[in-house]
Amino acid sequence: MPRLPVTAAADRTDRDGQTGLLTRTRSKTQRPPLYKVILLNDDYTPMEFVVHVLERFFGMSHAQAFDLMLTVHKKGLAVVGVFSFEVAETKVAQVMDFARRHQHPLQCTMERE
Ligand code: TYC
Repeated sequence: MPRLPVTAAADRTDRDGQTGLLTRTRSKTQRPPLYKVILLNDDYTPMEFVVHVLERFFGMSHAQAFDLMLTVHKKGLAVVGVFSFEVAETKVAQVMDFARRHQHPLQCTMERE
């Protein structure tokens, strides 16, 4: 991740002809870490259920949800979205709870980007 350097202390001459050490620093802009939400394939969860999960919790259109479900089905897993820690945690909990309530073994997890 590229970061700006802290401004070096500069020795300058001011209007009085005085030279003084300037110690002002530029604060580094810290971006919060992001987390990938990952959906895992399994042999039992119905395809339509996964499509519904992607529409309901990730705001996808039916076509987007269907394509991503097929990617997970073929490749074993896929990143569903990238979010702040709190949002990612909430999405994972919502998906896991919804799957459990419907007695499907669907797994969803998160990973720091
Ligand atoms: N593999 C499942 C099936 O054939 C479908 C599926 C897709 C399950 C994506 C989970 O995250 C998943 N019914």
